[in-house]
Amino acid sequence: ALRHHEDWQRQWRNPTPKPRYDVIIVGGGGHGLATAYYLAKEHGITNVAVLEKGWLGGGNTARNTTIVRSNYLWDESAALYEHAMKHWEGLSQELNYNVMFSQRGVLNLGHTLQDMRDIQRRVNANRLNGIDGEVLDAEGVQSLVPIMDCSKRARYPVMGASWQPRAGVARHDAVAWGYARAADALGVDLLQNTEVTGFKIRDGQIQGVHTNRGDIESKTVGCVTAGNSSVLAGMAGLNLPLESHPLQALVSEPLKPVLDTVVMSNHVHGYISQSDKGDLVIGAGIDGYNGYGQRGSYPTVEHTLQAIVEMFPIFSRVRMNRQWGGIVDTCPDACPILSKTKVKGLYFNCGWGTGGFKATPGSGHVFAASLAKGEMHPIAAPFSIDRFHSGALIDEHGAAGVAH
Ligand code: FAD
Ligand code: PYC
Repeated sequence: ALRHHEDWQRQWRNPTPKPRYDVIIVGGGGHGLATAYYLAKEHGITNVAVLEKGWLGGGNTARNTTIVRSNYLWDESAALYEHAMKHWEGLSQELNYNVMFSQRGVLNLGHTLQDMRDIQRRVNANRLNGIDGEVLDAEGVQSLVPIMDCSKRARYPVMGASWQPRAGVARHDAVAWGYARAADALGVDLLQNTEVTGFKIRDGQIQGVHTNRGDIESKTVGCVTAGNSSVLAGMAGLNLPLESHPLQALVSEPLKPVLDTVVMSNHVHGYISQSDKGDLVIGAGIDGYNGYGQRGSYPTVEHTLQAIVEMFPIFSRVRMNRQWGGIVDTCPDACPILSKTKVKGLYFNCGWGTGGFKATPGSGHVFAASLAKGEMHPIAAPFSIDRFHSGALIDEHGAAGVAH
């Protein structure tokens, strides 16, 4: 009966590593694959390898709750995430791959007067930057999400929300696979089970990488390794201001359609959407300890489900099917690092922490331009590692929407 599932055409080749490439990307998550794709597509640089220690998209890319929005407070981050949003809006066509981008809107709830003041400020800033957004009161929220408890009886009553109608969700592994297939078709070598174990550096210039499959040379190396970025940086003698934490998610048994938008609450702390398969996709704040185990601990799950049931008493008897964790690389100002380093030709794209999925196409696009030209793209430039020396931090803890 399964015969028709045999002999499917491979979506990408399984090449043998070449001795040298024009550009090496370390990390085959969405950001690394998007970078490789735009290097080939927009800059004609096709002698590129993506080195992935496991399988493509097996890191945070395939572990996240897929929320896509661009409603960040400060001009620098608004520009970065809105650049990504514009790419999302044409991505399935661009890649000829259905990434199931669904613009069903995202609500960020407010439960206190201060929450509402912050929401007002952020929505005003968004609109000044040409980003869609509205401030809703509790009645407005209730009419969008009839199953939510917006009554005054709740322990932390919903007072209102920011609402970004163009925001939504996408199919995470399709994003990785779509970029992978398109990059491969342009000649990029995707090398799975290829772990970078060290860097070859001579006279302050990157020369290549050591891997479990031998040495590979390149004068341009971009590290896009999310939760493992400080490990990679350490191999090059660099110290990045990152902490690696588990971040958990869980999904329920499938239900009939009941929730047609995305709800995030930073105050009671939980976020939820319903996938096209019907399962509730639920996420948490980070687990407080540092670690590299892709699991997380029970108290965080318990706290998250308390928050979900507080907002949605209707879900109190729903059974959870699966739980997992990813390792997020959090920065002190809750913003990413897109930067050159003191090693010439060695770049890092990391620090996306709890919120980088939404940035995938924009991050890849501006990082590719930076690697191709040897100068950081203007949208990426404010996210240089130098900001931790100059003090030009971009504090997005409020808009991050996930406790860390
Ligand atoms: P990854 O997909 O992690 O890719 C990095 C890759 O590098 C991995 O595949 C890894 O195996 C590889 N690697 C590491 N070390 C090496 C080495 N030495 N050699 C070779 N390869 C190596 N963001 C949102 O915008 N919205 C959300 O709703 C959201 N929810 C989240 C929920 C959870 C539970 C988690 C964990 C994260 C969430 N995020 C969310 C954050 C988002 O997932 C990440 O910021 C984003 O996916 C990072 O993508 P990436 O390609 O940089 O990293
Ligand atoms: O950044 O929007 C976000 C997010 C939602 C869940 C995890 N991160």
